[in-house]
Amino acid sequence: MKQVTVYIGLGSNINDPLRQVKAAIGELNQLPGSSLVAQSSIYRSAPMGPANQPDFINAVVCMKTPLSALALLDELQRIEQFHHRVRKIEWGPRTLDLDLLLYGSEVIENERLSVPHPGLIHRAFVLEPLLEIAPDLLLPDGSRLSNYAASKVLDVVLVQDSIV
Ligand code: ROI
Repeated sequence: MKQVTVYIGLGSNINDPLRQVKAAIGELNQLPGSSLVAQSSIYRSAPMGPANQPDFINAVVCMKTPLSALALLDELQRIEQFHHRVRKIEWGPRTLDLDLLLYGSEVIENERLSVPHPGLIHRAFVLEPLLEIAPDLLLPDGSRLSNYAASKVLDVVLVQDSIV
């Protein structure tokens, strides 16, 4: 079966965020026909958006999967639901956020998905863990991911090394 290399961003800032993120990585590894290829360290970052919420725990994983982008999105949303994600406040606290960052070298634009993820090159809490596991990555437009790291912000702090 054809396997696509995908990158997924994880974030959590309530209800034991470190546990949420570690558990989600294990659940991602169980997706049908899919396997974890690489996992970033786990980072702590100040909230982007309203500041009156806890710091976030963030990580990025690389996987190989036979799932289509939409089937993968369904699975990510199922895992988010399983973690009792509630979408109450825009840019507010969350138990688990799973973002499909890159799906092979595809550009996907529809009502459910924007890939590459629009925040990818702007958010240090995505860019830094992604660069850690894919320092030579090229984006679908041919640009080099590491070129976006120049404006590196310093609010991302390594909290723990890889767990798998
Ligand atoms: N801020 C940080 N630092 N990390 C996140 O994962 C994150 N996710 C979000 C918002 C609320 C925008 N802010 C974030 O969805």
